[in-house]
Amino acid sequence: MSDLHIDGDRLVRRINDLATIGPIEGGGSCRLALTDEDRDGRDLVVAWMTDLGLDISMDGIGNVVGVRPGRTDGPPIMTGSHIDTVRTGGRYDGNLGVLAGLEVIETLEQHGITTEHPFAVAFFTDEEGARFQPDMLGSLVYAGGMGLEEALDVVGIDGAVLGEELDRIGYRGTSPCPGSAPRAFVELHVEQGPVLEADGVTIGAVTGVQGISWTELAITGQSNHAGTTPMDLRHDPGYVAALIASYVRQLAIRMGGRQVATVGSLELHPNLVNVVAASARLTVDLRNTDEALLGEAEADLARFVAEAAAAEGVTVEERTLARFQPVAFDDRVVDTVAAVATELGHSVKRLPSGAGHDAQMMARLCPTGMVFVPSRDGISHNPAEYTEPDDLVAGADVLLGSMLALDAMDLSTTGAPDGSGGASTDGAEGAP
Ligand code: HGY
Ligand code: MN
Ligand code: MN
Repeated sequence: MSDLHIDGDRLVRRINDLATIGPIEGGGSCRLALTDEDRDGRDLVVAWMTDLGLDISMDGIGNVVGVRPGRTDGPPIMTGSHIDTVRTGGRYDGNLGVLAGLEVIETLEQHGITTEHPFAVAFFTDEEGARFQPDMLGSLVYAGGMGLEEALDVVGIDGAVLGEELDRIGYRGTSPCPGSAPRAFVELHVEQGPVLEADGVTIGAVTGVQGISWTELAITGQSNHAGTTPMDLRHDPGYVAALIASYVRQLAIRMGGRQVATVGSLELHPNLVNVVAASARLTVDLRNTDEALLGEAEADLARFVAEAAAAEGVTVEERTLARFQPVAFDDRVVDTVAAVATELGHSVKRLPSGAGHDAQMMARLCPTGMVFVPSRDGISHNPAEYTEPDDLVAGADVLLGSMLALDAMDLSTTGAPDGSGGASTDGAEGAP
């Protein structure tokens, strides 16, 4: 296996070709889920799947799966990720995993290798959750964690209805949701954080994904004149929103460990220099590898919001946009990734993922794991996102080797984490 390598130039070329769709300043991409740009990106990847002779299927939420047959029928060894982006996305987030999957297939074709089980590569709808929440929506439906009809009715931040957008771009398929469980699932992804680069390590054998809590807060107060309204008579949603944004930062620092907290979206209405706001809408993103600590953070924030709202005389409506428990990946897959990376001569480190991924949903269905490669300066969700070509190739080679190893493995044993969510996903830091 160690003399089987993907074609790095072809992988980088496809990454750059896909990045020409929805291009933004700085070399990144904007392909929000189910927009015209997402459709165009889908069309390009489906064309590449077709050129590879894959058996392509599309399900009711627009997930697309291409399958290459193996010696035997049955559940495939699957890889994949997403090709939708945030509004200020980089060219590697998600795209690398899908295009490396195509590389795995094309490399097997070129070397005339027939695998024992079918191999599949997928892209899932709306992984980012930037337009339609929650994130990982397509793979969540695929894994049976959200009903198809409920998902189709989701209204986006721009008022669009998910099912209508899916029809508009022509990507509502007929394959059933939930989808069929693969034999195993491995996703290649850029780390999107600073750990691998800081440690000088090429490959991450990902132990799991941290828990995610997204909440929308709609604050209503009393709009008034900025010049005539005495301070003690104000009911200012903008002030409470600012208090909350400041508090979540203090909360994360006070909790320490792996707790992170972000107010990424904040809108005032009418958003004018001389008007005390009538309303404010903000989102809070809380994450932790430990479910109990994530719950503590949520409860702490809820208490603060209630106190701040009462003191200012405003009302707050809370809406949960996403809530996923931490997920631990299957040790057999994590160990395989680490062993293949070592066999290929790459440095490797076990670590949990700070970002959400489709793999965390696929872990509900089958033995699942991920391969990380370093992100320069730990930057992502930013056009400056970058990974060295050698690292891209190393990650794709480890993906190829891991899928082949899993193809030959007896996965009938049980006892591994079922990926349905657990107390913690810290895993064995540092051990290869
Ligand atoms: O939000 C996330 O972690 C992922 O990028 N959807
Ligand atoms: Mn991603
Ligand atoms: Mn992302």
